[in-house]
Amino acid sequence: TTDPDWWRQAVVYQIYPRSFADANGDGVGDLPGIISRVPYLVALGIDAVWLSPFYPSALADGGYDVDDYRNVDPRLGTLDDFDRLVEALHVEGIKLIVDIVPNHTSDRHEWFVEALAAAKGHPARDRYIFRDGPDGAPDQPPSDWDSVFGGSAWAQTDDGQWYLHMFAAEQPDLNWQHPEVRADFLDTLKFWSDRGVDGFRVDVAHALVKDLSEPFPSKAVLPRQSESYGKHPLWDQDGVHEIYKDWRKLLNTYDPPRSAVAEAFVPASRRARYASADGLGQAFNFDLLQADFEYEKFRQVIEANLALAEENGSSSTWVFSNHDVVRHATRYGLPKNPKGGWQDGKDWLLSNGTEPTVDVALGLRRARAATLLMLALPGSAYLYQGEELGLQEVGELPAANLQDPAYFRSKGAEKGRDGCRVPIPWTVEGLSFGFGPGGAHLVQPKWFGAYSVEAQQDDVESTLSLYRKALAVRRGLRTGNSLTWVDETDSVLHFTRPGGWQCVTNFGVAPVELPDAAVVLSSGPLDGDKLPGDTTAWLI
Ligand code: TEU
Repeated sequence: TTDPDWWRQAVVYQIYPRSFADANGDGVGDLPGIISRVPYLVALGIDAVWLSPFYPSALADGGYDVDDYRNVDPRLGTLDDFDRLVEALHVEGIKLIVDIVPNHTSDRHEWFVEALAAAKGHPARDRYIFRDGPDGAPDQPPSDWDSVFGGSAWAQTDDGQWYLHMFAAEQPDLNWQHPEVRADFLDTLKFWSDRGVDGFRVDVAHALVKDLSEPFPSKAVLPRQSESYGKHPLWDQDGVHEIYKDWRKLLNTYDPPRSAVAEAFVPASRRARYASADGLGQAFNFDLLQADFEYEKFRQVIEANLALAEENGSSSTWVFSNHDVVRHATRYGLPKNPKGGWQDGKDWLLSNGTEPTVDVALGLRRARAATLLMLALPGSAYLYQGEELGLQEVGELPAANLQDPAYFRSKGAEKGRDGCRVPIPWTVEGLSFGFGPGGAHLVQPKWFGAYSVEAQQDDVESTLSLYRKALAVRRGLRTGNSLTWVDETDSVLHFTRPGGWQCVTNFGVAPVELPDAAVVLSSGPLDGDKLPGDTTAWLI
């Protein structure tokens, strides 16, 4: 029997399936590849895998454009392979969370194909958001709204009508007022839950419900997505929680109840709604991901999020990297952004030839310190494949190889997110560095081999060894939500956890005295018995 609260303190490892391990040699990672690497996941010591979309897809947005929610992309395997993956993970006590993409389907989903084939005004179009252009200007979009990837959020069909897409044009937004849409997603949740899936990561959870009353307000008067407090027609509408209440009822019919985590870019004060017990239960907090590597910022973010989680009976989440942002080992090696904050590093990866030089050693040193700090915090930690190798963002992908719609829609002004999605190096040498018997769908740079699993697994100083040790120690210690601050200066973050577990991070430059206890792990070498700058130590 499983603890129904397993997700509260879990270490969840995100797999971007096309770039993890390729069993059949077609250059694209697949489910059999993941199965072959289960021993690696066991040795790493994670509690759960979060699998990014593996559904049939034309890959207009890396699989977040789903053709069929209850199937496996044939390039990635079959439903039988999926069942074997669940089994292989469960035998080892590892849970499986799958990604669910309810805001939009792909343009090849049978509903959208049907909608396009139907005449204007036909009910088949009601599952999406079709509108005419303005009176007198039907070839203008119904509003001036932009899609997240740039350009208009409306695309015109052959018969002149427009449909809304908040992301790529190949990702038409669903109409969540439609009862069939609501019913169908409940069927999808049931489908995967019945197959043994333990939880769901809900893509753009704050987007589903829209206020489409006309006239549409101009973007000039709209608040930013992340600060809309229910006042933006497209984001964080209160009505969205009715959907998640229905989902929760269904998920709670399983034993143990299936977990869910919302990806919602909302202010901290609105996050609790997504994380409530009668809603999804947990919501990502991207505050650390967006913070500079600075004492004050970290302290404030940690305090605020622990307070929030306590208030609504959820547990906090922590994350530094995922498939949408520049890897944190690279972000932390960038010169400080004069506009304030590394944010997701995007400003620094414009493809206009002005990229700053990355201080790789500094970035890695800080990434290791930040990770060790994160893993000592109460709540669940979400890791992204490759960060346990200290992998850097790949900045030198050839333009012809780029896949991300953010790149195309920005007309090449932004490199997009492919640099963190390059297939993982397993071996020091060889075709695709052991990713598979074929090539790799995104070109791996020459320096990748030095970051490979093979290069690191027997090196006690390696980042992989640090992650393995940290997860093993954490496993024995994590309990409850309590954390006590013992900071004494404004550059050293120091807290204790139950069981005498202490975590100290030196954000300053000068080495500092460590408390009088045994060091069990440190993110880098100590300076005698002092803790150097940009380093974290655990003591008991
Ligand atoms: O991301 C939602 C989202 O808004 C972020 O993608 C962010 O704004 C974007 O990365 C900036 O470039 C989710 C998925 O994580 C992402 O991969 C998908 O592209 C997106 O939804 C659409 O499904």
